[in-house]
Amino acid sequence: MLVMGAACVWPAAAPPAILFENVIEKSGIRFAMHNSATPQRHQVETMIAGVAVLDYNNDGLLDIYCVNGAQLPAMEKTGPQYYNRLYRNNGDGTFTDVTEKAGVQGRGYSMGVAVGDYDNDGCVDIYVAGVNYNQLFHNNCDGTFTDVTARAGVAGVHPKLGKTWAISAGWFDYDNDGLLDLMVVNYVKWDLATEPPCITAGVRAYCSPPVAGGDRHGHRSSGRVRAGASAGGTVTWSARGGSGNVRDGHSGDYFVGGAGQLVGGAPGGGNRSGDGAAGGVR
Ligand SMILES: [Ca+2]
Ligand SMILES: [Ca+2]
Repeated sequence: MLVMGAACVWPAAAPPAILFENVIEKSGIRFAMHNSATPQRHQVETMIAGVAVLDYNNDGLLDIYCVNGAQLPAMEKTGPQYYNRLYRNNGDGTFTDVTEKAGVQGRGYSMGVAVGDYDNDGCVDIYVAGVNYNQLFHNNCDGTFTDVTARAGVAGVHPKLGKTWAISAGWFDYDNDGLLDLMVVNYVKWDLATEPPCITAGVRAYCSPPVAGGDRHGHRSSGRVRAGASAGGTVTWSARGGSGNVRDGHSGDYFVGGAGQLVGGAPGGGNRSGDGAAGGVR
């Protein structure tokens, strides 16, 4: 008996299609991230920067928001080169820089960004996590944004530690009440003025978090959020400090986030409330 094994015959490989093409040059996007690298090797220099893709003007075309650094040691956006940038999608493969018109330049040394329609008005809003400032930009649904950080109470200032270094954030509805809640992830407690030099083999190097004064005990916050139903609705947040449990890692990433208690004005009028729950991310 002649037994023939089944032969595995693979079709001749077709030339791979070009799936991606670098079109940055013709896109009109000329973003350059400025971290203000210095010989002092401040720890923040290595950590930026985030990008969000969102349709801020509801034209069905995704736009791009890039966060940026700041001048050091001022830790401020002292010039346009440090602005966060919003690029509007023109629908023809090109983008237009609408940063100043939209009012989303930001302030301070920015790190991360999270987008979501926190007030359910149909226009996506922007939250920027930064080293010395966090900012919430409310989308006015007319191509402009308003900084509502103060009245929203989401500046990220811890009652005991002060403004900790926020590195990322996320919007999610943790209690399923239809209102987006905000989780901000902090890195370490850090201050450029008190950052010690870290010398490796005689060369100044970037400090690891514990050496840089990392918040080894971490922190966790819970808060209350009141969200209005319409554009410009009032959001209040009162952080309450607490002790977290952060393990001391080797290379030193200490991420502790907080989730809050939501007491909000539901879209359409009524009040909704949710039980608080604190969360941690290590
Ligand atoms: Ca768009
Ligand atoms: Ca909104």
